[in-house]
Amino acid sequence: MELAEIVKKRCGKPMKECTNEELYFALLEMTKKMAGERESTKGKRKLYYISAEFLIGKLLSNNLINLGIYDDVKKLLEENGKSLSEIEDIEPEPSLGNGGLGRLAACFLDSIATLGLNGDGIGLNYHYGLFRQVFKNRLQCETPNPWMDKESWLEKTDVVYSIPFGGFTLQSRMYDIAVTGYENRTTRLHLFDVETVEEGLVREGIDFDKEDIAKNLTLFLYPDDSDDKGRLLRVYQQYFMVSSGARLILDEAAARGSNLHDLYRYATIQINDTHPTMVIPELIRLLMERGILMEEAIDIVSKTCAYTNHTILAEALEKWPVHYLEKAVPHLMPIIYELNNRVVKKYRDESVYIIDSENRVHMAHIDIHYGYSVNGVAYLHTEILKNSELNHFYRIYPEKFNNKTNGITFRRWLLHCNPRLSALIEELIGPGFKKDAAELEKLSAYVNDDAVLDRILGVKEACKAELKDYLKQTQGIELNEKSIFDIQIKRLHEYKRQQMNALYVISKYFEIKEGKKPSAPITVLFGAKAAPAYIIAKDIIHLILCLQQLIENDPEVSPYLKVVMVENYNVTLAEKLIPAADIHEQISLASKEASGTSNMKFMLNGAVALGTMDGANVEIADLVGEDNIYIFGESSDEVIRHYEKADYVSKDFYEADPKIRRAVDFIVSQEMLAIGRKENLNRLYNELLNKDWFMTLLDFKAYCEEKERALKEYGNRRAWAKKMLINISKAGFFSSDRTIAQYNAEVWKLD
Ligand code: 26Q
Repeated sequence: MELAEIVKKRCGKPMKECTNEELYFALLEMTKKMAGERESTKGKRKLYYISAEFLIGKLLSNNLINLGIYDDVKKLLEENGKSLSEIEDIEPEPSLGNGGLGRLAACFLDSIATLGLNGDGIGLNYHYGLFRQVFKNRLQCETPNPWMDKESWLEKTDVVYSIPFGGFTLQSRMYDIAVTGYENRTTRLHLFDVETVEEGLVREGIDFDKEDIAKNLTLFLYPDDSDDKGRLLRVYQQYFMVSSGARLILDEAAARGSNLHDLYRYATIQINDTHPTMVIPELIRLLMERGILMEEAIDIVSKTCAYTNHTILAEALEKWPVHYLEKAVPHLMPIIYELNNRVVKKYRDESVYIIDSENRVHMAHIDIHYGYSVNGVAYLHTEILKNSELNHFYRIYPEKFNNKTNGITFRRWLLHCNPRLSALIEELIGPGFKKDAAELEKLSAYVNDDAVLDRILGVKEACKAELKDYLKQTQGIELNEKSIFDIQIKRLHEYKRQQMNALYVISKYFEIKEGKKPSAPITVLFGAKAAPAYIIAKDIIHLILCLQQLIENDPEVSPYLKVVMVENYNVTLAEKLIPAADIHEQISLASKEASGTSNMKFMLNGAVALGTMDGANVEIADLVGEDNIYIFGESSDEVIRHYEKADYVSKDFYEADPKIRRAVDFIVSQEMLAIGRKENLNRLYNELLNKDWFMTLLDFKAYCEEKERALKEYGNRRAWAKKMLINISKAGFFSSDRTIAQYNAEVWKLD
């Protein structure tokens, strides 16, 4: 243990006398050094996971766990009167992602390192991560979210490139973050940055001057694509990332012996959604610059790139107007035109063209025509891609399509966030599950062991008490740890239907007012950020915060029902919330949630899902069986039919069902208007009544019934504990180690 030495050198005093901050920086230095010692390159072929987002979260504890020194460090600190968890609080969270897609990329890096695969991540070094959410007058406000201290996980490298744009050139520099594998090697996350970024450009909130690209390129992670200037800046960001990445990939391949004609034998590139798609034309362009003819360059790149799709929401599929690209990256347009011409010559179906009749470039179409693999992120999602959304492409290239059901790293989402549960599992089945998650199945031997079931309940109780303390300390929120914790945490989006959960709260409020008290008190917890320009999503936050206050101030209701929306939901909060959940809400409109990954995290931590047959819920239901999950609502086939026939009319449901009408009307009731803003509540009310694009009212009745069933069954504690145990025992499939092993076996084929 070198910690004592580093402390002495940095601080010139013994550990006992150091502040938590001094110890944090000493631990940072030690961890970076140890991670660096485990680096090794091996094999000829290398994977590059390229993504606009890596939502890595805090790294200290995870790195200590992966380096195998967590317990020793914790003990040493304790001996010196220090607490590792208090030191952890000092670490800023790098929120370099919006949600699921970014967190998935971070879990994948952990698994790539843990499996010892030859692979690195490529992304952007945003100076401010996803905005910090602050509630003012029950409305979301956004403020900048800095994470880079004078010392951080970033290591400056000597790798610099000149990146050409229309009319100017920018210097890019590579910064690295070491990614430790669990008791294995270290790989790297390469984050590119411009040297000329000016943090002083930030104005009010997260507003900033969007014109001066040299000064703002990596200033912010993009939360959405609300305005035109912002969208154009996103094109600049994407090109900067892929051009820097492509140059690195070519340089590294050449250094390992590639003559570039055989690039695909030295490199494979996984494109995380369409955000890095320009890597395809850029690589073609760079190969041509290095003397390779276009025909061959296209062929080489097509054997190198693979694409992952994360959504079927049409509005989320990137389509850039040709004039954006002409302005930002004019040198790429001849390549894109040529790629399109080849498609136009070959196929008559215009829906597979790269450039459409409105002169927009469909990024996904580039990936599908000029990549060697296309995958969805859960079984159902891939089936929907093949059979409906991308059916025209599937008919052309059936062999390219494959499924890779998402996964999560058990190091962060079990060992780190729930040490009590992890220790209990280890006591019962030994430590093998840490490396081979499938071993969790061994827990099924204990399904009828009352002593074990009681201990599982004990762990949950302790986690709930811990969450109570944490929220009290950090947000001043009071929880009743004896109540049922029902948790919904995810980005705020209409298709995820937080509004349905809120309508349930309203119905429950009425019931309690009318004297129908629930058998156990219920706490409904939400955590969600809304994109700053997503008006209705922000209205839903407002609704929830108003309900929170209304119920809090009502002594008839508050002993039985509590609503809490935590402020600034992020990875750090997820790590506290997930272990404490009894029930988790996965209530998206069937067919719309590609996979979901929090569902897997909750399951692993012994919570039971209440959800629709959507995304990975389908696979969870299949594994745990119908007694151990609460499923409701119309199927994805039925929902897709509603869209095809355009036959869903929310008002019909509102008019036909008095319970629905009462709940929806309450949004604009006197009680609510006394607390909330008329404009926001009215808008939401009208939206639900006249649009309801994601069919909240369609499933509301079935949702309420199934939720009641779950709450009732919670009362039978042993039977509930059995459900918890079965969920944990079946969670092994959702280890990202399994996902990454499948990517490697079926797509990347690293040697
Ligand atoms: C696009 C254009 C302009 C600005 C922003 C964006 C943008 C940014 C982020 C579009 C999409 C995202 C993120 C998408 C995402 O997180 N998708 C989720 O991916 C998870 C991992 O596969 C799935 O589990 C979720 O179901 C899916 O919603």
